[in-house]
Amino acid sequence: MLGKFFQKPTQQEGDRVPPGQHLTKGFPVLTYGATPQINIEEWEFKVWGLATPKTFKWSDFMESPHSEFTADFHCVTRWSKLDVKWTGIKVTDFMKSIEVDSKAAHVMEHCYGGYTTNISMEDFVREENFFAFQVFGEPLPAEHGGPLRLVVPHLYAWKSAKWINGLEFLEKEDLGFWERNGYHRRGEPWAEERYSSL
Ligand SMILES: Nc1nc2c(c(=O)[nH]1)N[C@H]1C(S)=C(S)[C@@H](COP(=O)(O)O)O[C@H]1N2
Ligand SMILES: [Mo]
Repeated sequence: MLGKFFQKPTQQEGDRVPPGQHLTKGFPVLTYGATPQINIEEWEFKVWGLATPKTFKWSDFMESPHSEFTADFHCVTRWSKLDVKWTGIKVTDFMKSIEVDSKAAHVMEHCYGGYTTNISMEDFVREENFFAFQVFGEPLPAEHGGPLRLVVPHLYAWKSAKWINGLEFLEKEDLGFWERNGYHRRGEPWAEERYSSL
């Protein structure tokens, strides 16, 4: 009944599927709007706001330490994919290359194409978060956010910004694209923080 793409989890998998989610073995693409066309030669990543402004090029990311990650992926539209294998740069490693004001408590993720999503510093600077440029050993396909996306495994996947090109450090919380359109400001899947109650 769940069809070709959704299957019943085994007991062990079930413990990893948050309430109200179905497992998928495929990898759906969820994008609001068009996939931006990005030329790697012109690609840039900036930090600003409550941080010393800095611009990174693609080679800066390629020269920083790379790590392998296995993470579950939970979309608020109710599909979850377990054990996605990524290669990327740990957020905690990246943070060593910038200077952030101690007053910064929130971050706005900015992307090519104009998408934004907000996250607290506490949720952003975690050992398991990373910027991904490969998935399952292949360059990250454009529709999944290539050349570079953020992955925040412990929150719903709308916080995992595709085509990420900047971080704006903020003292006060501001809302990103989906958060302004009714999604929860934090989005923790185990608590089913899907929509804003405001
Ligand atoms: N720039 C950008 N990032 C985005 C989105 C988007 O529309 N634009 N969609 C978000 C949502 S709702 C989800 S579920 C995931 C989907 O990632 P995928 O398309 O690789 O499965 O990307 C998130 N990141
Ligand atoms: Mo999503």
